[in-house]
Amino acid sequence: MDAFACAAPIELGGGDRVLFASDVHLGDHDPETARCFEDALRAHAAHASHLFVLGDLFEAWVGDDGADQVSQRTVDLLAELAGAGLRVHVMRGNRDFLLDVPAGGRRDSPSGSATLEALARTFARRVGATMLVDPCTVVLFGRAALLAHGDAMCTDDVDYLRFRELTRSAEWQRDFLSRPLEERQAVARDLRARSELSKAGKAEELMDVNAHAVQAAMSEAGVRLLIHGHTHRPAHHALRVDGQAAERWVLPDWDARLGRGGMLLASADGFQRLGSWPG
Ligand SMILES: [Mn+2]
Repeated sequence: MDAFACAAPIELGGGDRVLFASDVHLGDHDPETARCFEDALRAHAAHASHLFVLGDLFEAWVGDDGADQVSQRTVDLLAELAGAGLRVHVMRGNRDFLLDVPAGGRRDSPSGSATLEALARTFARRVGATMLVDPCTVVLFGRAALLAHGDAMCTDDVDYLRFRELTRSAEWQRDFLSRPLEERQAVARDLRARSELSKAGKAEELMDVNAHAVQAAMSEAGVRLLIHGHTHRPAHHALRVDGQAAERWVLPDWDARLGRGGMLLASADGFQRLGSWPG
C-alpha cells in the first residue's frame, strides 16, 4: 500500500449523502454499460452531495490526452454534475492508475500533438474533482473509514503486486507518458491481453483480498470500516480487527450485459445499496 494518506482528512456528516462507486470499466468497447452508469449516476447524483469513485472508473487510461469517446463523455458528465454542486472525489484503480498523473515528459513528446494548454487541463481539473491517494482515511458520519481500490490487499497474487510496484514508480510513469499516444495505446492493449491470459490460469482465491492484509490495513489506519472495490464480489462483510467488531463493504462492478452495476449510499441513516447487489 502507499505509505501516505490524504493530506487533509475529508469529513462527511450531517445532511451529506455520499455515493460510492467503482469498477465501472468505462470505454468505447462497452457503450451499453456506459449508458447504464450515466443514467444511474444522473438519477442518484440528484439526491447526493458527494461522489467517491474508488478506482477503475475507466477500463484503461494511457494519459489524460488519450481518453476515448465514452471516457470523454464521462468527464463531461462528471464536470456537469460537479458544476451543479456534487463534490467529486476520484481514486485511481489498477486499470486507470495513470488518471491525472502529471505528464512531465509529455511536453517534449515526439508526437507533438498535445498543446501546452491541453496538457494543463488534466482529468481532475477538467472535472473539478479531487484525486484521492490509495488508501485514504475519511470521517464518515462520525466513524473513521478507510477507502481503497482493493488491489493492494490482494497480496496472494505476488506477480501482480510486483507489476503494481513497477508501474506505480515515478520513473516508469514518466517514461511511459513520454511516449507517443499510439505507442502507449499499444502497450496498454498488450498489458490487458497478458493480464486476461494470466487471470485465466489463476486460482479464484488469488484474485480476492487477503484477510490478513485487510486486517493489517484497517489496524494500521485505526479504522473499523473499510470500503473498497476491485474484486467484483460485492458484499458486506463482518470481521474483527484488533479484537473489535468491524465491517467491510465491497462495491459492485459494472457490466450491463450481465446485469451488474450498483453503488453504495452513505447518509446519517446508514448505508443503502443502490442498483444490483447479490442477495
Ligand atoms: Mn480493479
